[in-house]
Amino acid sequence: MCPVVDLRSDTVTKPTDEMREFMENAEVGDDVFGEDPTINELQSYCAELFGKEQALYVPSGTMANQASLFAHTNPGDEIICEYSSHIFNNECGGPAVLSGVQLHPIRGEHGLFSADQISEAIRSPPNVHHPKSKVVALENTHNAGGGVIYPTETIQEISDVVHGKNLILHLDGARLMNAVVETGISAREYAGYFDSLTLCFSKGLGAPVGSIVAGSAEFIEQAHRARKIFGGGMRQAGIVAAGALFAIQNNVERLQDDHARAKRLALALDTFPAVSIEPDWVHTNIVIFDVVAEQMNATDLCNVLQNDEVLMLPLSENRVRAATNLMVSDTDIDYAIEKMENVLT
Ligand code: TLP
Repeated sequence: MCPVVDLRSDTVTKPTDEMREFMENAEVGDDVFGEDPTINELQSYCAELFGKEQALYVPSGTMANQASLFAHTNPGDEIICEYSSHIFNNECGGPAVLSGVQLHPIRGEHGLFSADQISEAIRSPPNVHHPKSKVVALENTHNAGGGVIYPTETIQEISDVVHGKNLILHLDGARLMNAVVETGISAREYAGYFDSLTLCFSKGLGAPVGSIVAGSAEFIEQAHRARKIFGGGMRQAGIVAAGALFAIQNNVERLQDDHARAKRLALALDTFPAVSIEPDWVHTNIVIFDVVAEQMNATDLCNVLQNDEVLMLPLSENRVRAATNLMVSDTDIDYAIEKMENVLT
């Protein structure tokens, strides 16, 4: 029997033996006192990587975004984000609960905005009735858009609009290194357009726990306070941060393999009559497609595949997501394609 081919998310990876060994040997200290050498090293490494003054290790991508929004806003402010973004759909209404702010979602193409859309959405001139537009949040790569990459020309145009109106530009960069590897554009260049950004180590990079927030020293001071308020102050967490440090130092280039596998899966799916997919929009490690068979929906397909130990995620009635990751080999993709072919042709 083939071992499980788990394509539900790139969060499902388990630390490799090398990563575990690195974690086991990590030096640790009390991070609430700022005394964990491994966390301090990870934070300095990431601040340098992104060309920002400081960086802060937090337990999750959700906390990274929420601490950033808390740091940037006052209650009653408004955050412009994309309709299918993680911040709007997958963080349990956190901005309202934690920061007392309102989200203003607008729909992009495959998750990507144009500068004109942002310009229209920003509330200007000031009006006593309106919430105050404060932050614009982008997601790169865009998860629900299918792992798509923002063109830097568009980011530049958006940055000009946002900063021209004295707003703040935040990046949910959970999978930013996927964009870096695919385009060859440096993490520092991407980060340069933004006032703050996040990166997850527990997605394609393969670490078990944690994310980073980066920005100015003043911003990180506020984000640090938010992390404590949200209960994310950790003690000898260097033991898990070591997995993140190992991941960012060793697992970036290999993301290219995940992208090639995702593309191969997408091109195979495109040949199945019961599938609707746009392979040109598969830029990185996420494959999103629709099941268009009359007798089968997304959940049915995922249930049938599960019997063959191929796991994918139903996103809606017809939509399915498959995310390639560190635990999925070329042979696993061949196996998944073979099993899907049996069901879908
Ligand atoms: N994404 C998860 C689910 O929450 C949907 C996944 O399986 O893809 N930003 C983006 C763009 C994300 O995709 C995620 C997680 C997060 C933030 C949050 O990260 P965690 O799960 O560490 O809180």
